[in-house]
Amino acid sequence: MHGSLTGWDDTIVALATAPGVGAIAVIRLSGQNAINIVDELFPSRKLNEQQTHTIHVGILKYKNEVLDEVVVSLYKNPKSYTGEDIVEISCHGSPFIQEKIIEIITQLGARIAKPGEFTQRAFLNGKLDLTQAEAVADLIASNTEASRNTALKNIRGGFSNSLAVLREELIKFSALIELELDFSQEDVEFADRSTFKNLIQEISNSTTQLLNSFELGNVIKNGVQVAIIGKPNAGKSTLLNVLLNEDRAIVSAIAGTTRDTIEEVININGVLFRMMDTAGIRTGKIDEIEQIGIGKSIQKAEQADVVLYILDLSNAEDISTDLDWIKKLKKPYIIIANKVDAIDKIQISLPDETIYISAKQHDNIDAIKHALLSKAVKGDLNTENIIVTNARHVDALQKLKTSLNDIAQGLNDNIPGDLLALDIRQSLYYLGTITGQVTNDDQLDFIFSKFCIGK
Ligand SMILES: Nc1nc2c(ncn2[C@@H]2O[C@H](COP(=O)(O)OP(=O)(O)OP(=O)(O)O)[C@@H](O)[C@H]2O)c(=O)[nH]1
Ligand SMILES: [Mg+2]
Repeated sequence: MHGSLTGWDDTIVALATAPGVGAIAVIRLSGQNAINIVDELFPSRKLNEQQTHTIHVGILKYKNEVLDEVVVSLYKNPKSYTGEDIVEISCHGSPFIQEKIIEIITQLGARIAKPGEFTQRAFLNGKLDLTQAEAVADLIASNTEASRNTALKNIRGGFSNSLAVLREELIKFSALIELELDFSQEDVEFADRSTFKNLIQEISNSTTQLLNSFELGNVIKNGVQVAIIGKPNAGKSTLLNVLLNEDRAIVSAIAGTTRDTIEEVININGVLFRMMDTAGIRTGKIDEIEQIGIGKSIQKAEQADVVLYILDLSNAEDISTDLDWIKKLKKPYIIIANKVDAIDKIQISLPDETIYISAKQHDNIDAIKHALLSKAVKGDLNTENIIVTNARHVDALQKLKTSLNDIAQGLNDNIPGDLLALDIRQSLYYLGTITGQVTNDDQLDFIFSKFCIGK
């Protein structure tokens, strides 16, 4: 069935475990010839005659050369990840053995899989819908509890289910409209327009809710970029080290110590913050390298999601130039007044929301963490609601929203049923592109090319 369904009659092979030395490595084959190919290498047992979901220990042998002692797992179609016959060979984890076995398998007729090709076949064989397949890649890439949970929810169909509900409602209505068209001579109205108006409003609200969740989804999936900015010697590198709990950046009393951007990741309550320590910003007599560093700092501030601006309380004379700089920032920022330990009394007036710390004495650092979380994470991380994490879905949801507006407009203007039907079909089309009922090959290749090989 697989060949006819997908148009593929070739068998693919890839290393499913990470490349390099390990205790064991797993080589995975999928396709019509997967079992036959391994049968040729596996003298101890006829794999073709074995039950699905069984494992077999034995040697792998090619032309009288023993390659390795392995464990072979069998999954016969359609009960496998791809829906095709799958064989997994667990061999010893030497790169030499891995490569040798894969090479021989390709000589016997299999082809090296493209990135994501196993999952792509699973999709095309109806094992997963597109959002579930995409969530597989997200799960592999997940690096915090929050990103893992969202990906798992989507693999189980969370996002797809909420779209399926919307889709079903629309289909029901469009069927009624199409029915009306069949009776167009008789001027009947099967589809009650005011009920439909409400329905469109409801779907539109859900779409907006999903779109709004992307801000949080993006934070969960990609983390938050934070640029630590300020004058030389303000204590930026000291603060980075304190946040990281290690001496990562060089700290010194010499202004202009940090020349190049340093980037490190910290995890605050399950969210990754990518902290960038930058060269202190100043004007006047500076060398060429420092000037380049300053240029980079400004660029990093512009790229960041949040700016941590560090003021030096022990050097208060020119804090007004700092405040001028901050005012020009067109993004969320947190003002941090550092070195409270070095002064007796705060002489200057600073914005109310300023956080006073001593980086050197690790004082009030938690306040910075709280502020970062509340600036960057809008919404509840532990929500049971569906969170959109994928830019492709956002694009389709935006188009869906526009076409829902067209329907609403059409209903207000009392446009004829056939025109309404067109708009509804357009909305259904965008819904379908998300879960994969509507696809084109280029789009699929693009989505799956972002996977790792062997998945
Ligand atoms: N008293 C006191 N000194 C601090 C504090 N934080 C940093 N310093 C000192 O200030 C000096 C400069 O600190 P750095 O962390 O290197 O400053 P920076 O902002 O990274 O400086 P550049 O890399 O040159 O831009 C060092 O001597 C630190 O020990 C603090 O909270 N209190
Ligand atoms: Mg520094």
